[in-house]
Amino acid sequence: MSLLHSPIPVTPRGQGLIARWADQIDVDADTPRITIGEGGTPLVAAARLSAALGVDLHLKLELTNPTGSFKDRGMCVAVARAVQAGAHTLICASTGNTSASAAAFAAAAGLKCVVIIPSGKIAAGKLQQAQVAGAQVIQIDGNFDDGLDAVRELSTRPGIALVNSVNPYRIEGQKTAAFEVIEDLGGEAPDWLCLPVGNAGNITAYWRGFQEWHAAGKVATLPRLLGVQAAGAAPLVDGAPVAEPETIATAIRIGRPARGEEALAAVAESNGRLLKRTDEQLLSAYARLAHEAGIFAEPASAISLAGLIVALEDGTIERGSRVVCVLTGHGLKDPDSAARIVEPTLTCGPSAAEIAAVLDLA
Ligand code: AN7
Repeated sequence: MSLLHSPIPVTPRGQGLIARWADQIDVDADTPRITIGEGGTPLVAAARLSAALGVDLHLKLELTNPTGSFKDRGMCVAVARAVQAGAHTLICASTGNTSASAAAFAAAAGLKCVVIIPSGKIAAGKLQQAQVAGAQVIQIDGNFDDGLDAVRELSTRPGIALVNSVNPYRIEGQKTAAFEVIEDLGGEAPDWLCLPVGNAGNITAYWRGFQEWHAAGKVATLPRLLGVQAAGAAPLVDGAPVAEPETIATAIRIGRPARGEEALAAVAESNGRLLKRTDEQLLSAYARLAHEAGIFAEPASAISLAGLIVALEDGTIERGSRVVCVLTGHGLKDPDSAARIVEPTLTCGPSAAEIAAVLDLA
């Protein structure tokens, strides 16, 4: 029996993001339903962290997307629209996750993919993901912002589709994460949504999603947005572009966010806040997520928890609030960062007695 006629109902997740949300996003009947299994990510109640912090904390596990980051939501729609428009090649600049996602969707759609990355400044796993999927990877002697300038220019050539979050379809796909948060909270919005801000596409997308469902009467309230930048790459917090952004959270090592104005508007409209955290503070949150919630997110993602912690301390967020932290990317992508927060392993002979001795067991 062909799959098309299977009697087993296809789950909403199995259909893919475009099929599931076709009536909510900018696609039409002719847009190909390309999917690699994106979206439908879990919202997990973090019991121990909630107790420790005095909030009702939920973690949106965007790191469970097929390439290990939230980028798959928007990339799915951007690539489907590129195919529909007759593109033969995808191009993007990336701090790593966009390139991994673009490469995967290019493979699934049968397109070429060119990714421009800052030399030596992306996590090892992300580079490998793009290469394994068959993308042409070009390392530039420059940062993400330089790369984005270049790909904007290159993508004016016919048949080349720019899939950075300046592409409007990226935002359309990514806004579906807000719909899922509302669904998973039983038709309600959280009091606060905390997320990292790099190029500012994701915060723009969440705000659009929440606003659309609020306007449609599907949710009674809107969340306040807490956008968090790395101290060495905080153009929106500092109010000026950063020429040489620097942070261990290489995913958000961005000095001129393309959707910066929209991010500022979203934060203002939501009565939210933007703040910055140091590398030390974000690494501490990164370790806490792993130790106290069992979630191995990448450092850039953990900055959302670092932001929540300081916002609770200074009273921006009240104790008892219902908070969602968006965990945007997977920790497995970046083993070098993990090495910074762990002790060397113990070694010994293979017998129970030797192991007991090393463990200091009686
Ligand atoms: C894990 O991959 O910009 O504010 O080129 O990888 O929407 O840019 C990645 C960004 C947060 C910031 N968390 O999101 C890229 C890229 C992770 C990320 C962000 C990124 P935006």
